[in-house]
Amino acid sequence: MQVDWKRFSEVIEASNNIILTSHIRPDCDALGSCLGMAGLLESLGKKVRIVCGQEVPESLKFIDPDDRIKCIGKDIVAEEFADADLHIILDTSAWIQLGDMADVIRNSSYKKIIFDHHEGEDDIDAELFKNTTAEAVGRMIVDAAEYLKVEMTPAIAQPVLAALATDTGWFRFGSVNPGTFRAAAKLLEAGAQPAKLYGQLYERETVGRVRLRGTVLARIETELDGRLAHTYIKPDDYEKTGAHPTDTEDLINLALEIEGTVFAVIMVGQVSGGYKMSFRSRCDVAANEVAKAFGGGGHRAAAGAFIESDSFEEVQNQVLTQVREMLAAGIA
Ligand SMILES: [Mn+2]
Repeated sequence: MQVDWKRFSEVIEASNNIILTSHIRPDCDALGSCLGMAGLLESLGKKVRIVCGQEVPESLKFIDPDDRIKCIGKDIVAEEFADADLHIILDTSAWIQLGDMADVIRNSSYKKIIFDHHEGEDDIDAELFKNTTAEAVGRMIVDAAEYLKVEMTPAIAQPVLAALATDTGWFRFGSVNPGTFRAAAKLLEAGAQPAKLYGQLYERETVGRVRLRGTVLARIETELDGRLAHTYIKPDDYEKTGAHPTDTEDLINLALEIEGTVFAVIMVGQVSGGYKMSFRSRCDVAANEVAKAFGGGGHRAAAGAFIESDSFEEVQNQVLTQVREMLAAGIA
């Protein structure tokens, strides 16, 4: 599905007071596209407000230095924008992703459009402007700037670069094409700064978290010709490294960077007692099948479980025995 840009321009031209909304659990494409679209529409003289169903997470606040993205029920109530004449929903086509904005949208009478790159949509009473081959809504914003003949400013280009870069895994996903780089070039010509963005996104670790990562990496053991990798965190590691117990997220993925490793396990001692296990699979043995053996669950590729014991040796023995057995049976 492609965007009918002529029709899009007509809809924009006919509107003056526009509300933008994106999905809850917002990412850079959601937030960056809202900010970019707001900038384009304001260049055309429109009044624009961004209202979402959830607050901008702390780690992404840098993307919105002027605090433009408002949270419904907290920063703004629906009555305050009842005078709007157009509502644009970006980067989602699903009710469930709209959070508390879903009811606002259901109960409003002004025109609605969806501006998105996801396939499929719920029964939202909205005109569709979708490009299901677009790498990111951020890419569609760059296209929109061209069709609306709006010159992008640095304040537009920077959040849109965040959208485009993150939704393409920094220009490496299968969706990337020559047009992705042309769009990126336009953003840089307009003043976007990739090095600044990268630093804001990925170079803000605490020393504790980096040290904890080192501890986890140093403890990796491999077995079964390297197909299985496992590591652990003990409850006193947080104090030793200065890390926070929530800093363990994603550490297991480091084990999957080893060539030939198709199954990874991390056993994470909890300050409140017991061990949380995370499993990652890149083979026929599903991570959730392994997790199920310990009363846990999840997905094929990623799953977790909990063991109440505080004896690391006991937990390790129990978990690895099970994983070895399932891998031996499941890998030819
Ligand atoms: Mn997206």
